[in-house]
Amino acid sequence: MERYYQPEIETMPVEQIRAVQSEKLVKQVKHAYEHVAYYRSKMDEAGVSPEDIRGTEDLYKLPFLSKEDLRIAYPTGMLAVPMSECVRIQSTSGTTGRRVIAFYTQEDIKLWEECCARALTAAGATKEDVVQVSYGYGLFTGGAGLNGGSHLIGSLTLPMSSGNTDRQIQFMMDLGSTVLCCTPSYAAYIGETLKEQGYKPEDIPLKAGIFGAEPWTEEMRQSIEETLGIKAYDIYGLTEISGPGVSFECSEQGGMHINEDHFLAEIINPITGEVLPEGEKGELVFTCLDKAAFPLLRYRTRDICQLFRTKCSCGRTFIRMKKPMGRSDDMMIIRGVNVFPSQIEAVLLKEGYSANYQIVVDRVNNTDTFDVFVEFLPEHFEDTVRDIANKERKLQEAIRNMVGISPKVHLSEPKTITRSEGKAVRVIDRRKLHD
Ligand code: DLL
Repeated sequence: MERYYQPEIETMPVEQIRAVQSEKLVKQVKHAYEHVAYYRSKMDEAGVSPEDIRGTEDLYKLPFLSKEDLRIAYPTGMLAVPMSECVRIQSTSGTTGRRVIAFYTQEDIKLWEECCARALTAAGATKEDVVQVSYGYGLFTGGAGLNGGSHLIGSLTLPMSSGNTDRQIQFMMDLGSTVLCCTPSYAAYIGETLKEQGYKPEDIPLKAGIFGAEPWTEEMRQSIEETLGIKAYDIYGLTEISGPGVSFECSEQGGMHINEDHFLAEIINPITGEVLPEGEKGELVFTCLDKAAFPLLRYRTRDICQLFRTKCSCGRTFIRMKKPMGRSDDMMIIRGVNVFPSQIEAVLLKEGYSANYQIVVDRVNNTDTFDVFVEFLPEHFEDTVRDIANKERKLQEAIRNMVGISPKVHLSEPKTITRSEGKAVRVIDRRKLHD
């Protein structure tokens, strides 16, 4: 039996969702125009006034916002309420330039936590569950968001934060954690460690995992599900729009339902900005419909994705998004060919390797080099040098079939590639250092 946190909203007829969105959008545009000088000048520049927006059909008239706008308006230029109305900030994990700081009022936090409670409920969590939150706490939204959602449901919440894997396992076993929330790469690492400590899937109390914050493939899902003996659900979000819970997977595990009563999604052509019809692949853009403190409108996520509204067996009516392939800026252009790390991950797992890998791209004598480092499996220890070379060649061939260009594959001993406790760093692009 499918369970919902807010059934009347999550299963609302589509026409009703549209009406709710239109009503909220009109108010939100007015709110942003009146209270955010930076946004007002953007709208004035685009020649659009709040009166021009009468419903979602007018959304296309609004200018886009990008990370660049947030950098210009840093730190408080996008704030739409007095600072005294805010109760929290969170920040992105970005490593380049200024971090984005998002502000929340008490009500903004409540709405965000409800979104996380919807995600946890969709993954089967109830008051009887023990939810281990192993996303980072602090400025990162993962820990705070899932922690809040778990409290709303009334589950016993373990605010573990990320890292200290032996302690994670000890608490999991001693308290009988049934739901694990962390990045998929950390889930894989916890699974690997449990296996090394002699635990079999049936010894592990977990029944579900809520994994997101980074791209991961279906192959990775299958591998985590087998190692931990759980169902692994995807969850998506970004700091600018609130944090985890912008969208979440249900029992069908076939795409993430977007919480459309709060977030209006569009897909655009990332080059021309043209809005694309449902089902086409492009850049995901979000409009926050009811956030008070940080009301971003038509915010370009840079995530490449597809939307679809086919009927879902779970009964939810919210539109779904496919797994994002990664950010447009995660896409590597190697010798003129577009390559996403997720494509490499899919090949490695299909060929029976683990998801511990790193891609190194460089430029030597004006030619791009493309190296993939992967660990061989413990059962390959007996292999001869020739066996290893054959395996490398086979992987190289499989990657070429997937992406169209050939990498140099390096198989190395297990444990030589750094494990991730948060967002995994899959790509080292040294070309950027030369620019
Ligand atoms: O990663 C929020 C989050 C925390 C989501 C915990 C899910 C779970 P940021 O640090 O601002 O926020 O990074 C947002 O991460 O634009 C995507 O590129 C990527 N991302 C997030 N979730 C997924 C996912 C959090 N499920 C950026 N699949 C986003 C693929 C994801 N990419």
